[in-house]
Amino acid sequence: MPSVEAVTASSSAPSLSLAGLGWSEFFGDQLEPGDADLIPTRIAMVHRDRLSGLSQTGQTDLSLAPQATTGDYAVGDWVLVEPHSHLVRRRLTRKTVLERRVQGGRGPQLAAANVDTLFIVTSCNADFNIARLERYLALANEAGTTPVILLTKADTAEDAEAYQSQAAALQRGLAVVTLNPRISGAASALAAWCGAGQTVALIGSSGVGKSTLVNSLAGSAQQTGAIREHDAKGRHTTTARSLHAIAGGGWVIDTPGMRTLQVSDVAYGIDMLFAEITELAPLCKFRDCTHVHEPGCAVQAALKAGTLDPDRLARWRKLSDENQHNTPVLTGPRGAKSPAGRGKRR
Ligand SMILES: Nc1nc2c(ncn2[C@@H]2O[C@H](COP(=O)(O)OP(=O)(O)O)[C@@H](O)[C@H]2O)c(=O)[nH]1
Ligand SMILES: [Mg+2]
Ligand SMILES: [Zn+2]
Repeated sequence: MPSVEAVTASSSAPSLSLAGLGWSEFFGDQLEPGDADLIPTRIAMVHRDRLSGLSQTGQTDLSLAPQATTGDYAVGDWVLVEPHSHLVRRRLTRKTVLERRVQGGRGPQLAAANVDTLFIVTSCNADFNIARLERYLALANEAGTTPVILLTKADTAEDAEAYQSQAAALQRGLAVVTLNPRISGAASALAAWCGAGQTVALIGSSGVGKSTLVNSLAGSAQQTGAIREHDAKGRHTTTARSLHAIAGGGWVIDTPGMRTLQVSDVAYGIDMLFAEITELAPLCKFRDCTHVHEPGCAVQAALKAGTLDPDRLARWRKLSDENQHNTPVLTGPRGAKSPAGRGKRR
């Protein structure tokens, strides 16, 4: 067993209002008359066998009913807690949820909940990969979070503007920020997404600057609920998912292990990402047009007219096929099959 040492929540933490913790009408609307004595608490740290939360009174170790497991909860979740026992009575429905499907796994793994903005971090070098960025975007769209692309290491690239414009073209209205996480003040470039009560998370390959950025967002004194473990070689590694206060008022969720992802059950996210293709489909002659060979295909017409990028179409096809292949299909009444993603419960 690794020895575990908590990086203690600073006792001088800023006063925590519900709104400051990220509470909003969306959660307030879920309260029922009998909930009055329960304490709304935000899950701050999920460990294999422990759960801790933040409420207006500070940080609390939570206890779970015997049949519940910590795996049912994600960092960022809102739960209602009994005042004395600290027993989690109920989880509120999530506004957004980031999850990943593990190859051959037992179902999706929760990474973070109620994230408003997902910072997709990549660097201006060989890590920059359009098809992979599109995967992240589909995931963010599907989760209900606003994606923002952060480009790091522009200082080591010759044509940083080229990366910026390629990234901006990936989705309509997509914000792209070039920044150096090592320079003090990097966080101010992200202030628009990090205000009081806002929650952000980061995703991206190893080595692109995520930890550096989390540190500069959180500052050193404000770590909340972070847990460090010594691995076999005595190194410190952050293994638990945790919520950190951002100096300016918001929250950043660390999601170790969200580096690689398999696309599944993200049809909505793909539609949003490839809006220029999604919009053409209803104009095709056949409702189930595959946009490959059918007569009266609006997608093929746009391709011929030069208004649709053939590379985008190829990547859309690849991602859609992969999504379809990986998405579990439910067998409905009379053997009718429908994708499992419909009406997802959060
Ligand atoms: N030159 C330069 N180095 C950077 C930049 N961003 C991150 N780094 C460095 O890249 C290395 C990896 O950063 P880290 O935050 O550990 O990446 P992570 O694996 O995504 O958490 C560190 O040595 C950082 O100091 C940048 O914009 N410019
Ligand atoms: Mg890191
Ligand atoms: Zn078509």
